[in-house]
Amino acid sequence: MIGTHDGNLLDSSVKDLMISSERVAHVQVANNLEHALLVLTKSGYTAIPVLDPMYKLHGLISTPVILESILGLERIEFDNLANKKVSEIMIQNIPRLHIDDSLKKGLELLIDHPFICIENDEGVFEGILTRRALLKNVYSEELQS
Ligand code: 4BW
Repeated sequence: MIGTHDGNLLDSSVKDLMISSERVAHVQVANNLEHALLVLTKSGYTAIPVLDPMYKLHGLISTPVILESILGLERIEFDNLANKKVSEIMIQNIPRLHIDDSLKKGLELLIDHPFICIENDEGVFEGILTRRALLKNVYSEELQS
């Protein structure tokens, strides 16, 4: 938990509550949808970041978006999973945090999104800020006050 007794939790950096990149399930832009669905299913998460080989952040991929992309008129066309790339259907317009941003900015973005990707000056993916991490700290602080 980060110290908040002086009431400055939201002035802390997003760095303090970040799940670092090596612990975040992700896929590569060039992966096919079959691989992406496998990673999503195995990790248990509904949406995960999409990175390139240099670890730059390109967007998000989610199970609903994948299923929507292989929805035929009368059936789900699972055969198409292997033919389509993550880059074709990923969500590119996503909110982002800079590694030096405050938790206040993170809180504002987490109202509408379950997690926010964090990047550095070069656009390299550093990790994510989740609703759970922030709520856990707010709750813990509340219990101690
Ligand atoms: O596999 C799971 N392990 C744990 N510990 N919790 C899980 C798992 N799957 C779901 N949860 C819980 C978390 O509380 O359900 C919430 C919603 O999951 P989501 O969105 O819809 O898959 C989780 O809330 P959260 O920890 O605040 O995480 C919010 C979102 O952030 C998740 C997921 O899209 C993403 N995420 C979190 N940790 C991640 C991750 N993506 C990739 N790798 C991680 N390590």
